[in-house]
Formats: sequence, structure tokens, C-alpha cells
Amino acid sequence: MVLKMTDYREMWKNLNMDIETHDQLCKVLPQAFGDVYLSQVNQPENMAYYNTVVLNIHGIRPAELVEAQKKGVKVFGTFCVYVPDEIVFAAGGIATGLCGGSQFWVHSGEKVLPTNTCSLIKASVGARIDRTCPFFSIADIFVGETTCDGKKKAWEILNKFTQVYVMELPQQKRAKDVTAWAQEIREFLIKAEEITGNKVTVESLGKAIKLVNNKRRALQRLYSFRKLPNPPISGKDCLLVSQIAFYDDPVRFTEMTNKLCDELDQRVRDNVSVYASGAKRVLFTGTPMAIPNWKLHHIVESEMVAVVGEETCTGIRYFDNLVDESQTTLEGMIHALAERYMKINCACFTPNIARIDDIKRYVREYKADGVIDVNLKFCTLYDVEGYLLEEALKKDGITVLGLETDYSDGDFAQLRTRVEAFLEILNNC
Ligand code: BJ8
Repeated sequence: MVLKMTDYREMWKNLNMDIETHDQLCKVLPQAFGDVYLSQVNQPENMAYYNTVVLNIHGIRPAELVEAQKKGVKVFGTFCVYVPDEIVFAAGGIATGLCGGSQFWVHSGEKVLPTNTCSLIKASVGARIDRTCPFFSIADIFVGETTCDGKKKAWEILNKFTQVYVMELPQQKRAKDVTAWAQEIREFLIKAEEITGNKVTVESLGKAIKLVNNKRRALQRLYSFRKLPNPPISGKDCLLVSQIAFYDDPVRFTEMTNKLCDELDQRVRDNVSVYASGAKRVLFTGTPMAIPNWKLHHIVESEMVAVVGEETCTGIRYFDNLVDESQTTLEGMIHALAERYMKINCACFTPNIARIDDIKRYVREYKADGVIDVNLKFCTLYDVEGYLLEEALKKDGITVLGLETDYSDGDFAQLRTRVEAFLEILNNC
């Protein structure tokens, strides 16, 4: 049931949010979403669910979280795909992604962070300190991780507002690093038990592993349509589904995504595609694109080119591997979790050859004609790794464009010019 706007305002007030400033933020989203999404022709009917969810992003799901809290459920806010949601659900809590994606919050973040910090960190901190995001206000605890320097130090600031629990992520992938990560997961499990007051059991963890795997399976199914010669859904729509996966109820999300995929199956049988036959295909790689980051997809797809995948944490990296479901002990499950999560190839690892191998594989699987490697300004990790990535892709004859951007729209025209020049090259290949 969709609550009326006034009900949400009551909730926002109760959450001690800055209502006036938040009103300004609420005004921006419908316009931006309408321009990028609702202007699409031939959008699958089942995208209506995701359109509603995102247009009510600060209403529907936050209201559900508040209701759950009234029943004693604890909400864990997370910032990275290495944090195992399975542990939170197994302890009877709810995990929700918190990465800030709006330029609106960047200026708030700059009040306490250096300007030359990436927009994701500035927006995440800004959303909390200026009290303009219900998810940040609702969370009982934040779970951070030691992926990059900016995040590591930002936790210390966020900790002044909400308790931050930090997981130490190893940055190499030797056997001893997987063991160390298993130990971090073990300690996180104890913390989750302490916060929720519930014991994690073999049954509850086994159930949570299946729950999150099912979400991954649904996303894998969705992305399989993008591998087809004539995809029945746009890259923009798939990006939106991936972005919503971070905070929606996992059971409902899985059900709705499979329902969308059923419709796409029918579209394939009926030879319906959202692109003209033979449209060029682009794979994005690099830093995550949190809501409402649709700028680059919009630029590329406005040129009648298909975005067929995102090698990002708001894309394939989020769901690429499943956790082994055959384990029958808590220890076995913790190790299975550690192994699965350590297969994610974030640029915070060194060396990180496996990420380059992944990208080459995605280029083949998604039949991409070219790669656009996107770096969020001031993210040193992905920026530096871009050099070796570009070199390796070019060596394999893959056309690649490196782009740097932030959350603002100030570079829109410049990005479009660069993308157009890149597509010109693809067209002549
Ligand atoms: S696994 S990509 S979600 S760390 S863009 S804050 S790295 S300076 S978001 Fe990330 Fe986990 Fe890696 Fe994925 Fe730092 Fe870079 Fe900013 Fe970043």
C-alpha cells in the first residue's frame, strides 16, 4: 500500500529530519527521474513497480523499516558489497544499502570533508549530518569497511552520529586473507547477535544464504537478457533494478524481478527489443552508480546505443557469484561466505588481475563493442587501476574510453561530446 505524502512527513518529523531542506531534495527527484526514465518508449510493464519504488524512495521502504523497528527488528545500514547481508538477516535484522548518490548531499558532506573526496563519501556523510535521508536516520547501526582511505576516515565522523561497526577487509587474495575475512565475518556475526539480541543458528544462516542467493539469481536472470543480440530491456532499466536491490525487501524484490523476467521471456518470444537491430553495445566498468546516478546511461542510450552491462558494484559485481548452499555447520557457512565475498574484485585489492579477466569475460558474454571505464572523481583506486585496465583491453583489441565524472550535471555536455566521439569510433570499427 502506498502511504500518502502527509504520512511520510509525519514519519520524517518523528525521525528528526530537517523537513525544509528535505523538501528541496524531494522536488528534484521526480523531474530527474521523469526526464531519464518515464520518457522511455516501450518500457516493460513490470518496470512500474521499480518506478513507484524509486519515486517514493524516502517513503515506502523507510515506512516499512520503521514498522519493523516497532516490532523490535534492528536495521543495519551498509556501504559496500563486501558486507555480508546474510549475517544480518540470519540474526533477524534488516540490511539496507546506504551509499549516497545525490549531488544534493555533496555540499553537506563538504562541510566536514576535504573537497577532494569522492562524491559517494561526501554524499553519504552529508545525508547523515544534515538529516535529509530517512534511511540514515532509521539505521540502528552503520557497518563500514576498510576499502579505501576516504571511507575509513569518514567512519570516524559518522560515528559521532550513529554507531559505526567497521569490518577490516584484507587487500590481497591469498589463502590467509580468506581466512582473515572469515574471522571478520565471525566477529560481525557476534556483533549482529549483540545488536539484535538474537542467536544466529545453522537454520537461520542457511535460510539467509538462500534468501540473498535468490536475489542474486534473479539479478543474474535479468542480466542474461542483456547478453541477447536484441535485448528486450534497456540498460537504464536494468541499472535501476540493480540500484533498488540494495534497499528493497529481498523477498519482494526477488519476486518482482522474476516477474519482470517472465515478461522479458515473452518479449523475446515475440521478438520485442528496445533497441534497433544491430545497435552498438557498450559495457560500463568502474566505480558504483548509486541512485540517482543515471547520467552516463542516459547519455549513451540517447544515442540509440545499448548499455549491455555494468562491471560495477551497482551491477555485475553485486551478484556475480553465489554462496555455496551445501554447508551444514555454522563454520562451514562462514567459510562459504568468506570465499564468495572474496571473489568480488574491487580496485582496493592488489594485485587485481582477476578484475581485468572478469571484464574481458563480460565483454565476450555481453557481446560489447566497446568499454567505457568510469571513475568517480577523486577515487584514486579505480583511477590508478584504469591505466592497466585500458592497456590490457587495448591489447585484446577492445576499444575503451576512460571517463571521469562526479554527481553534478555540470559536465553533461562535455561527457556527451566525448561519448559521441567514442561511438563514432565504434561505428567505424
Ligand atoms: S567493493 S567499489 S562498494 S569499496 S568510489 S568510496 S572506493 S573513493 S565505493 Fe566501493 Fe565496496 Fe569497492 Fe564496491 Fe572509495 Fe572509490 Fe569513493 Fe568507492
